[in-house]
Amino acid sequence: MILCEQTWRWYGPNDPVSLWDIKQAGATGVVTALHHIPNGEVWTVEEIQKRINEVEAVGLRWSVVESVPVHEHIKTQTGDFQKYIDNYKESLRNLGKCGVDVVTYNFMPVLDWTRTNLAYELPDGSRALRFERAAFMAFDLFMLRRPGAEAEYSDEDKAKAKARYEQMDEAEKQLIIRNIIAGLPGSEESFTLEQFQEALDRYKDIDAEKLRSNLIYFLSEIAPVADEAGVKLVIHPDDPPYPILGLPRILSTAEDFQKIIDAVPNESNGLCLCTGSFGVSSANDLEGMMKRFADRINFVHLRSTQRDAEGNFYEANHLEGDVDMYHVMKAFFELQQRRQVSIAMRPDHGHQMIDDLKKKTNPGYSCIGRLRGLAELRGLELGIAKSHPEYNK
Ligand code: DNO
Repeated sequence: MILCEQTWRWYGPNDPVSLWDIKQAGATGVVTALHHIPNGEVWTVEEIQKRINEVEAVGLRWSVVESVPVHEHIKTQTGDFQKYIDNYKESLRNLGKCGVDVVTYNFMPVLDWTRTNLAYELPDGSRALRFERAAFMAFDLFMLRRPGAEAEYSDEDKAKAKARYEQMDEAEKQLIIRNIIAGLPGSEESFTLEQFQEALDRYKDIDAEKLRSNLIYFLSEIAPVADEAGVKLVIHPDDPPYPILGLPRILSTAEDFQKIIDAVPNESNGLCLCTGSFGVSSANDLEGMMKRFADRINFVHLRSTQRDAEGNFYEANHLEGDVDMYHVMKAFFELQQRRQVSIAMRPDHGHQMIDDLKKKTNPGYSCIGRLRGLAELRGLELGIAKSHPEYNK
């Protein structure tokens, strides 16, 4: 019987959660990146090895890279994009040489994940990350004042955005702007409002089909290198899984991923199944995706969200909310038995709770909430494993 590899995201030496904390949480693998290397530059064997040594010094292993960031020039195919692709290949070869063999990346334009509220208080006093649609539209229409935005919203939505905007004081406006554009942990980019609009403008002539063809080009270049280096590439879905700010989105559904593997069937071309990101759309069948892409899933983020009728969502406890975690976990367990491999999973995000409420933490990545998530998930997995008729041997 094979169980998943329990991993934990670590932001490196500046992370307030230490490697010893991770060990005590019961994870055996670390998910990290060389955040100090500027986006687009090569990760050298020396730098990679240094990080491996740090992680191994406490008896953990560097299981997954999250992420080797994809330079905006690669996404837009402008400027020095070919050089950045060559650098990416070099980084993959170096990671392969060092035995770090799963690499996460995303192809979201400009922004990585997006939330409006990073401290949404739940009834039990803990805090969650939230996406509030009216606040987001108010940001787009009245704070950013994005050209063309007006035409993209219905009159009803515009009225909601206006009412929400008028309710905000200056401090709330500044906070929302910061939450959206100042860069959530791991996003590797942060902007002023002006720089942000400039970054959006670079996508003026790039629709979803063009962005998809840029991703396919990128993959057709790097996947053969990854195959040879023994590295698995895993793309992270769009979060949230629909277009925002007039930007194209190309990894929000199962069909989106299907197009990518049809175009680039290389073995290394895989998926990071993030249940929290895909799960925001009720049209995404997460258990079905786990089964359908069983051979392509080489990393899993487990998290749940709770939607409402207004299009808002917040991050729920790992076993609650809209994600049917039992069936997702069961399908995940079964695919590992069938493939006879243990796949890395991390509890994605967690609530800020208990002592962490008094600490400065990385939004979504405080210790105790993720500890709770990991504990619940490993219990769920063991329960499924032990009661599974076929594999409980
Ligand atoms: C958010 C994360 C994302 C993810 C990237 C992968 O918490 O899941 O920032 O790391 O999209 O490239």
